[in-house]
Order: sequence, then C-alpha cells, then structure tokens
Amino acid sequence: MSEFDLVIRNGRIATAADITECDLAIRDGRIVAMGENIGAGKQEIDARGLWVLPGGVDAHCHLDQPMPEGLRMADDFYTGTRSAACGGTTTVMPFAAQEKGQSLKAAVEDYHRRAEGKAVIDYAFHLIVTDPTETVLKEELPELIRQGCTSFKIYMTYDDLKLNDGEIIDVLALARSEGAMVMIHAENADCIGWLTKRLLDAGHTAPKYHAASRPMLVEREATHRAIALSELVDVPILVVHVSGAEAVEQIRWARSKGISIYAETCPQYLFLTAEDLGLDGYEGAKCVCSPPPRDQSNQQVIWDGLDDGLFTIFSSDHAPFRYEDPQGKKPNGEEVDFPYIPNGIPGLETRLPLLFSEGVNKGRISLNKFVELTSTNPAKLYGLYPRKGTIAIGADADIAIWDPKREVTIRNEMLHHDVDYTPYEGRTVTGWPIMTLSRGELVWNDGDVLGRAGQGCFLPCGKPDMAKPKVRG
Ligand code: DUC
Ligand code: ZN
Ligand code: ZN
Repeated sequence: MSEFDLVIRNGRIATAADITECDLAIRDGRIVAMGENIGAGKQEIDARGLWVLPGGVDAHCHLDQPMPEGLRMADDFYTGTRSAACGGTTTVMPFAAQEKGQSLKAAVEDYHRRAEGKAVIDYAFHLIVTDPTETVLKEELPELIRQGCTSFKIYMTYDDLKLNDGEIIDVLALARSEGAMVMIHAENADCIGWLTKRLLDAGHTAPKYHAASRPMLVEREATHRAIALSELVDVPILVVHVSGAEAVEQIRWARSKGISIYAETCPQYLFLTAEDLGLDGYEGAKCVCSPPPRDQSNQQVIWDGLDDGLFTIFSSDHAPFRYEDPQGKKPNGEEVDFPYIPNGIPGLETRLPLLFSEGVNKGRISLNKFVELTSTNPAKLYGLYPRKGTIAIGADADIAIWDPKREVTIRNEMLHHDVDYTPYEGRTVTGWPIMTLSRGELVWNDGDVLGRAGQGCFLPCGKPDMAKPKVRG
C-alpha cells in the first residue's frame, strides 16, 4: 500500500531560506513529509541532479482584462495559466479592473466568470481602482477585501485609469483601515502628455518615441510623490514595475527615512533597452510597455537592487497583445503613432527561466534569493503565505522541478501563450523548469502540457502582514 500520492526523491530542495537534499511526499495536494528514505508513493519522480523549488507566484500579470473598444488581450485564463505553468509558475495574480463610473463589485463578478473553468493553475485577483466613489470606498472595497481581494492597483497615469492625489490619499487611507496592500503605477501623466504632444508636433511618431515620451524623470517624480502620500497616510505601498536608477534612488531614500516601501521589477528592465523600441520599421511596437525599458546602466542598477534587497518581488507584468492583429499592436490593422500602441509585452512563461539563467546561473543572485523574489515574497506580500510560496509541511504541493543545465533557445513557437511573438526570440538560457506540479498534480512534464482547463482554483487572499503600518516607539 502506498502511503503517499506522489514522492519526489533525491532532489535538491531550495526555499527562500534553505537548501536541503531529501525526499518529499505529497498527499491530497499538500506536502505531508520531507526526509530521508520516506515510504512509497503511488507515483514517484526521481529528481537526482535537479532542483525542486516552490512554484512561482507571478503577482503581476494581465489576463483577459476588458479593454477599450477595438483592443483585446491575447491571453485568457486558459492560455495565460497554461503558459505560466510551462514556465514553472503555479499561482497567478491578474487584475479585476473597475471601469470609471462602474461598480468594482460588478467588475470582480465579471472577472470570476472569465476565470472559472479555464485556469490551469490557482489564481487570485488584485483589483484596479479607477473611480474611488463613496460607495466604492465605504461599501464595495471592504466587502471585496472580506471576499479575499486584499490588494489593489492604482495608476498615476493613463487617462482612463489615473487617480489624482486626493483620490490616491482616499484609497491609501481605506487600505490602512482595512489592512489591504496598494500597488502604485508611478508615472506623471501631465509630463507624459506634454512630451507626447511635443514629439507628435515634431513629426516623431515611431514606436521608439514611446521611450522619449516617458523618460526616467516622469517615473522618478511620481515615485517620490507616491512615497510622500504613503508617508502622509502612514501605510506601506508597493511601487510596481520599477525601471531604473532614478526610481530606485527614491525608494532607497524612503527606506533610509524608515518609510515602508516595497518595490517590484520585471524582466523587461533587465533584458530589454529603449533601443529595442527602435527596431526596424514598426517592430519596436513589440517592446512598447510602460515604464519603457531603459539602458544598460539602468539594467545594472536593477540587478544590484535584486541582489541587495531593494526589490521585494520580481513579476512578469505580462500584458499580451498580438503583433499582427487589428485588436493588438496594429489597431484596425494599421501601424499607428506611438501613443496609440497598446502597452505591454508577454512574459509569463519566460519570467523564471530568464532570471534563473542570467541571475542564478551567472552568479548575480543566489538560488534562495531567486525563490524569495519570485515565489515567497509575492505570496507574503499578498496574503497567500504559507499556503503558497514555499516548500513546507502543510503547504500546497505547488512545485517546479528544474534542470539547471538545460540549454534552451527561446522561440515563440515553443511557448504556450497565445501571442504571436516574444521579445526574447533567439535568446539562449541555461536552466528550465522541466516539470510543474499544481497541488500535487503534474501540469507540465518535459514538453507535455498535462494541466486541464478548470483545474485551477480561486484563492481568497488573507490580509497581508506586510500591509500593516510600521509600529513605532
Ligand atoms: N504597463 C502597465 O502599466 N500595464 C500593462 C502593461 C504596461 O506596459
Ligand atoms: Zn502598471
Ligand atoms: Zn501591469
């Protein structure tokens, strides 16, 4: 009689804190034993020479998010979570977005309908608050937080999304009183508007001018303002998709003053530069995202911040638009001026292999740091820990088994998203997750997608400890 559903033997297990060589046993979707020579499983995996890591938690991705008229995201909950699973990720956190003038509760109900029966791996929702009315602040948000949506993103830019400073303060105050985590997209909308007009007036319409319209200054100013508002209200915030030195300086300054600021960065700020937006013809549209990728010296600042604790989490910001698509990067089938190119690049499946290869294998960050940034900290930050984000007795058996030596040349045709390109085409990485388990079930096995639509569950998030104001005195 087998004691366990599945036993992984002889692997090297790494968490954010430890590295252990032992067997690991799973029953009913959870990790139930770790040790030497543990009993038989109905199924067994020999992980000799492989790393056994907690599955990734991608805490910033956009899936099937309702878009303005004429645009459509390429990935729904099936293709997006399938792609994530094949890249070693076992939890995703996309966004239920409120449309201005609409109910947030209705947006969440709609988003549940989009996810149900489709997700291959587990998922939780962040909210996007675009219209913090009295009803939203006093009724909807407290109720949604009780239902497990304990984090929300707010924008300082994009006309259809942005909040003014007073509205940001209202949302931060609500987050403080209810124990929720606020993520802030920090770019100064008016500066971008002014620069954009000047560029267009001068006839500068190509994709590369997207970067010129959003220089570091606009991110630096908004990051500083977000920090000041968080200090005023006395509540921690997370600054999302930090792109380079000037924003990093603001966050280091805030921390030196004892202000609790968390920071996220993404692969595009390590592996792309503004030059990629200047690719031949319209090709640069493939790399249009906001904030834009910077340059090599800024990439180094991001690497330093990943290693030294400046960054709390590393997410994909997967925002999938097809290139050859009249609802994607070529709206109505046309090569449009840069302000009309939908922002975002795909990255759910490549997030972990890129960081593993260039970070861990090249000695820039430790394996423990890799796990911390990509799995443990996102789970902690958003109230999913210790169910997700670690390998421990009682945790969900969400596990990625990595071959640290496997060389892979990234080609879009091998990826499992529904986008027609990857910005990392032709890049060779070393190390790839060859198996992924979601609650003990193999969803990805060395080239075979085994995960089924509907296997993933909605995860209600707890109120994160990291959202609590600092205790002083
Ligand atoms: N920027 C965002 O803020 N969200 C989605 C994609 C992007 O580029
Ligand atoms: Zn953003
Ligand atoms: Zn985003």
